[in-house]
Amino acid sequence: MGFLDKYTGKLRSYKAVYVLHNLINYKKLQHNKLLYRQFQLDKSIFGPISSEQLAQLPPQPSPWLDRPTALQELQQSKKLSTFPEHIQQQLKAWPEQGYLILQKFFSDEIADTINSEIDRLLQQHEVGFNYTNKKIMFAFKHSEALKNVLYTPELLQILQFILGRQVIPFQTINFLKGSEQKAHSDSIHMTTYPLGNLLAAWIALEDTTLENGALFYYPGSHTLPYVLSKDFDSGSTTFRIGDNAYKKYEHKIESVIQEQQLQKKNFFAKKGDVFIWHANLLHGGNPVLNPQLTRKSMVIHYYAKDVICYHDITQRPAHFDTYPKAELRMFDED
Ligand SMILES: O=C(O)CCC(=O)C(=O)O
Repeated sequence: MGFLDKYTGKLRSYKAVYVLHNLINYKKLQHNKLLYRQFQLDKSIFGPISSEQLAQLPPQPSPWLDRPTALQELQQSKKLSTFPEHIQQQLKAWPEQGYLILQKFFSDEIADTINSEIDRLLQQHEVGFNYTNKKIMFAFKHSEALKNVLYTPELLQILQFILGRQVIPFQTINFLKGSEQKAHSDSIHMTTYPLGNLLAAWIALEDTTLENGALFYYPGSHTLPYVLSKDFDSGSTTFRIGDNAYKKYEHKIESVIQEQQLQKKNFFAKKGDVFIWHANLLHGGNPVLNPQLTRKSMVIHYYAKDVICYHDITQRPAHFDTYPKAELRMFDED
C-alpha cells in the first residue's frame, strides 16, 4: 500500500503532496498527454485538475444512453436483441432508472472464491484496510482470480453497451462489513471529462439485509445535475484542499435529496447478485444495525477508455498501471 492510502494527517490537504506523488508515478499518467491534447486542455499532466478548469472547455457529447434520444436509439439497436430478454428489459429502463440488477449473475462458487482470496490476501498482508478502516482497495492487482472476475465477458458486454465504448477496470473496493457510506454519486470520487463515463458493478458476496447494512440508492437521481467541487463551498484554495470538503459534499447531497424529494430504495441482495449503477446515481450503505454481522461485497469501478479521469475533491488525475493502447472491442457496435 502507498503512503497516502493509510495516512490521515494534515499533509493530505496540500495539493503539492499530490503533485509530488504524480511526479513519482509519472509512468501511470502518460495516457493523459494524448487526452489533454485531444480535449484542448493546456496544462501539465502532473498538476491538479478540477471540474472548474474542465467546465471552461468546449462541450462534449454525453454517453448515448444519457441523451434525450436514448430510448429511440435503444429501440433501433441491433445489439440490444443479442442480450437475454431479462437484461434487455433492464437496459431499456436504464435511461430512466440509472441502474440495473443482475440476479445471481455470479455463482456461489465464484463469490466463495472472491471471499477466500480476500481472506488469503489479508492474512498474507498483501492487502489491508485503507485510512477509512473499512475499504480494501485494489485487491485485484494481487490476485488472478479477482482479475478474472473484472474481465468476465458477459459483464463487460453489458457495461460497454451502456457506455457505447470500451471500458477499463480502474479499481476494486472490498468490504467485509457494511460501508455505512452516506449518499453520494461516484462522480465526486471518480470524475470524468466528458461526464458520465464511469460505471460501478457491485457484487454481493453474501446476502444483505438492513441488519448488515444493505446498499441503498435513489432511482432516477442520475438525471439530476452533477454535484462537483465547483458546486458547493468546498473551501479549497490554490494550494490546499478545503477542510472537511467531503463532509460538505455530503451535506450538499443531503439537501439535493430533500429538495428533489427523492425516494430511497434498498437493495436486498442475494449472494452473487450484481448491481450496476450510473456515474451519477446517488447511493450509499445503510447503517449497520448488528455490528457482529459481516456484509461482504466487492465493487468494481470501470472508466470508459479515452476520457480524462480524476478525483475532483483532491484534484488528482487517476493513475493507471497500464492504459490499454489498442481498441479491444468486445462486440461490433451497431
Ligand atoms: O458498498 C457500499 O455499501 C457502498 C459502496 C459505494 O458507495 C461505492 O463504492 O461507491
